[in-house]
Amino acid sequence: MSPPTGPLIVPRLSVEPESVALSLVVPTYNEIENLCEFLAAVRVSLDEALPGRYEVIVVDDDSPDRTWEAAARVGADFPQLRVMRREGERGLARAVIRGWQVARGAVLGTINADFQHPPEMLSRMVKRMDGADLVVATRHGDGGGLGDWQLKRRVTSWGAAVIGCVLLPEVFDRISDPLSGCYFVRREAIQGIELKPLGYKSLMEVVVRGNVREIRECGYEMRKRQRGKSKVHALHPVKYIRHVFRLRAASRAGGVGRRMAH
Ligand SMILES: Nc1nc2c(ncn2[C@@H]2O[C@H](COP(=O)(O)OP(=O)(O)OP(=O)(O)O)[C@@H](O)[C@H]2O)c(=O)[nH]1
Ligand SMILES: [Mg+2]
Repeated sequence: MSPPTGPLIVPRLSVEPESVALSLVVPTYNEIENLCEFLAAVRVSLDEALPGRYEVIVVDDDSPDRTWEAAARVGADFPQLRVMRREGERGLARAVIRGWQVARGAVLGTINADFQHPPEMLSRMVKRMDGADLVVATRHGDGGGLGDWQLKRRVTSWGAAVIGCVLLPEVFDRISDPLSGCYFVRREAIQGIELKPLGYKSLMEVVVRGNVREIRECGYEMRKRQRGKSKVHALHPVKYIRHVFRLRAASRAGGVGRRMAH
């Protein structure tokens, strides 16, 4: 499947809204060691919650380890799986939105491929979504926790949260884990709105620019990445801070998305 180009705008649904209830985007970069097992676990969880009414979209940024090829092989026996290989663009948050742009579901979601978010939780999130605009998998509420995450990552995450609380209280006051990489959002809350994320975090973008009213949370205990290497690198904090400032400006200007949508 070829990736969309141009502005990051999720279109309105042109098919029957209830034919696909959930489109789950799995962004990947060099995840070949986790991917097959991960997709099998996602399938079990979503077959239980939404039999025949979901799709999974792997968005791979042309991984040197050929994750996209492994995903396509899994797809031969998993009709709900679609694979997008992006060759011209990189970046986690943008990959998620590119996947949503081709999605057919009424609800759009994302989860990491390294098992840090337990795939079993997806069926719980589906139940919790019922009628809400956003369901966030959280490490900081509803019985969630950080597991045995390294001290260094805890400190970085705490620093990012402090920056967010100060500069973007309209997001950080509404959600216990706004840096979460696993959440579901109702398509109607973001359709037709141009999203402009920078770097890793897409949830803050959705909350500031989208029309998100009712938010629910779903607690989980974070796990260690199962196999493979982290893609987090030294420049991520810089991109994060630039992103927070960009969203703060958009929010102070009245919310870009809200103005476009009405
Ligand atoms: N498409 C795409 N996916 C990415 C990119 N960077 C990371 N990912 C995927 O996004 C998910 C999260 O990336 P991780 O490297 O695990 O980031 P993290 O969970 O914040 O970091 P760790 O705690 O160290 O694992 C994984 O599924 C990655 O394969 C990217 O540039 N493009
Ligand atoms: Mg990870």
